[in-house]
Amino acid sequence: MTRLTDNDVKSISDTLGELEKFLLEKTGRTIKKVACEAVGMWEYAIDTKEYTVAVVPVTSGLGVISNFSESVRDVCKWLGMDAYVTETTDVTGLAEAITKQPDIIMMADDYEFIAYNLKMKKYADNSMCTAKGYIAALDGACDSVIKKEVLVVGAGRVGSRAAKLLLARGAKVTITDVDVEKAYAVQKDNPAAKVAEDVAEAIRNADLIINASPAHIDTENIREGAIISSPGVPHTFDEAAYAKAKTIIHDPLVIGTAVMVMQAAYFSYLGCRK
Ligand code: PYL
Repeated sequence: MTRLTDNDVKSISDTLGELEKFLLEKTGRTIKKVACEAVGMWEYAIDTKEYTVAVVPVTSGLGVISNFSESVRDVCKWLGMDAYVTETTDVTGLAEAITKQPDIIMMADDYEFIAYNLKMKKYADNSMCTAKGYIAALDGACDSVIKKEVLVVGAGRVGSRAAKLLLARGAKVTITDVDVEKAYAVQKDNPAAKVAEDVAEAIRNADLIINASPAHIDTENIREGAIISSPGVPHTFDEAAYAKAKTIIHDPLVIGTAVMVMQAAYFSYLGCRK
């Protein structure tokens, strides 16, 4: 997992409205709708106002990312939930959150980012939810992935999950990675997926791409009119890439977080425990 930087996160809270507008224009879906579609839930199945989320900053490993917890809180608020950042961090912060009895606790170290539903004792994780969210966005942008060829670039935690989810959704999946062995490992787990050994050539041939790789994609390899749903960080597409592709969907944190918290809330709905 590539770690976000302070710079990646600094303007998330202030640009949620822009992202909402962008997603609506390109996918026909709001942030909330992308998140609900991603978890397979009807948008009005739950009343988000009934949910409280505590976000606990974590200082372990490489430490706190400035504005990370505040951004996560603001995404939850954008969805209509009540959300706050705990005053304390780490285990003390977790204890503080548990004492206040929110519905969901969110926290991230350098390896995992989870949304834990206290009553249901289940958590949603960022890699799976990011894959789900970017597939839902792609699905909206291309008017359904069913029976369409989709290239997954990057066979890591998000890409491998995206390949499986896309197949389940009826897409024809090709997976590519600079590390060919990783792509073949994903195919072993998902025999219906094809492997493309030449990453640049695969991208040149693709109309629909989930880019779950931190590697740079050269603009010259992007197909005119391609739709690229791109959770990968760092995000290095230049203006020319945006002009050549029909759509490039990316944000560093919001879509994954929105899907995580809706997934966590959905656990309560499914368990009828709210
Ligand atoms: C969650 C993101 C998505 C991409 N990379 C992941 C990442 O940056 N993880 C690290 C998150 C660390 C957060 C830090 C804090 O501020 O609480 N421990």
